[in-house]
Amino acid sequence: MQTLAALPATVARPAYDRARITPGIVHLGIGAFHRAHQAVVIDDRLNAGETSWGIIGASLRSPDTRDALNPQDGLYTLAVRSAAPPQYRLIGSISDVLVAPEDPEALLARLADPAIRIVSLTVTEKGYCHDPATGSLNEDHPDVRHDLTAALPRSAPGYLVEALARRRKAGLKPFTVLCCDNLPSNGATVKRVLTRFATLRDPDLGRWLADELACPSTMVDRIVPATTDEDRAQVSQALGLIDAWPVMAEPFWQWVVEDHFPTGRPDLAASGVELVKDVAPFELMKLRLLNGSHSTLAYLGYLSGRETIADAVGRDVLRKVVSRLMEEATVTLKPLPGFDLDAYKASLLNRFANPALRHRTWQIAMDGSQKLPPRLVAISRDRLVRGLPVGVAALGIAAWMRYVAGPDEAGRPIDLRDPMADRLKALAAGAGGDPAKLAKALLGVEAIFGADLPADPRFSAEVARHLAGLMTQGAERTAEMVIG
Ligand code: CS2
Repeated sequence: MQTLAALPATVARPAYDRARITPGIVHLGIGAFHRAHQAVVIDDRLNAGETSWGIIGASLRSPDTRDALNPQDGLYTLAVRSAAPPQYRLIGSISDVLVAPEDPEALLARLADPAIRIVSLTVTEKGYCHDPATGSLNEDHPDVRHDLTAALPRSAPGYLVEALARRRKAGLKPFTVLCCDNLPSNGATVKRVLTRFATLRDPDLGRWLADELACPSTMVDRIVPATTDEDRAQVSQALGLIDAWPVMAEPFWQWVVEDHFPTGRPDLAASGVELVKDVAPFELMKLRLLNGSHSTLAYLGYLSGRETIADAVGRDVLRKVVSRLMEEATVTLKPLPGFDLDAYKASLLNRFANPALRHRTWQIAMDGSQKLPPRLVAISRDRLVRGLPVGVAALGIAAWMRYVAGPDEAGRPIDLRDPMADRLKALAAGAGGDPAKLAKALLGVEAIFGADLPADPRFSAEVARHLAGLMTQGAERTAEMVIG
């Protein structure tokens, strides 16, 4: 972004002097979601004069974001897309992006800097090296084993614990760890993972974290599809400037945060963040209604040739499936007095139908082993505990199995992206195309389904029945039969 003077007047931009901003936040996992969500709220706070909360971004893997953003001084465009004309805004809250594997010490030095009071994360579900079924650290995870013995870490928990150890040694307070990923009880889960990791390194450090570390829970929500080359070209044309990596988002956003920041925080509420005592009711609602529907649409939609969520939810039968899922999930939620749940559900269907977003089913289908437990397996478990039939959550789970085994209904191979891909593919291959065997093999993955559910025929028989339908009749026909 060579010069901002030439920008159309309609493009909003930072009103603050970026040179006066000092960093107070390090964000791990500087992908599109963070840049369209938390970084926008922080940009608002900087506009309001809270100059000590700038963001240093860090990638734990690839240099791509740094290579795109640093040459444009960290500035990038947020493009808000809906049926209305797009709106553009330049975001200035990120001053620098570090690439951890290139220089782990540089990131650790930042994390240990007393000016840093919050470390936020969007490293996706798999980035926490935990067991999705139990929420505990996976001590056999290759990155965990590496980080417990090597001089320099490579995982998110490894960086955080090493930096916290350095802070403790320097007599500093811990930073607050703000998890912004779709994990159940994300604050408590991250605290459990970090404390266990620290204890394995040094029991005193583990005790210090248990006593001192604040990990407030959060619910984050905004639909942010991956940026495509077409998006880049479109934004650059609208701006009259090249932006190497703009981010695309829907108009809606929500951020609910447990108000527990012993070392301070920006005035998030002034920018529309909901600060609450207990995030759990919001989180369950969002993970099960929004994300549960998303995954169900992704698998059923992908199999039947729908490229985007809008295409999938545009199919009458698939929209009915997710409406049913939302109804069935409702009894498993925690009460939110005064909250209009029916309006929320209706708004989700509208958000999914956003014609301008082009959120690919394949993108949402990724990492199913991590996403299924809080989204669909949890709904199933909670319904069965209440003595209710498992319902259409079992159809979503069966669609995931059919997706794992591939190919799609047009016979095209499926590019399965999942940290457990090798194991899942081997299990699918071993079933030799037999739905009952496939269901049994995949239900045996305890990290996803636990030990209880596969042993319960009300669940396992239903999943196997739907899987047989999907393999013989296809997604839409099976969905029609289920919906009745
Ligand atoms: C999606 C989420 O990719 C996915 O799994 O379900 O990224 C979803 O778009 C966000 O959670 C919306 O807040």
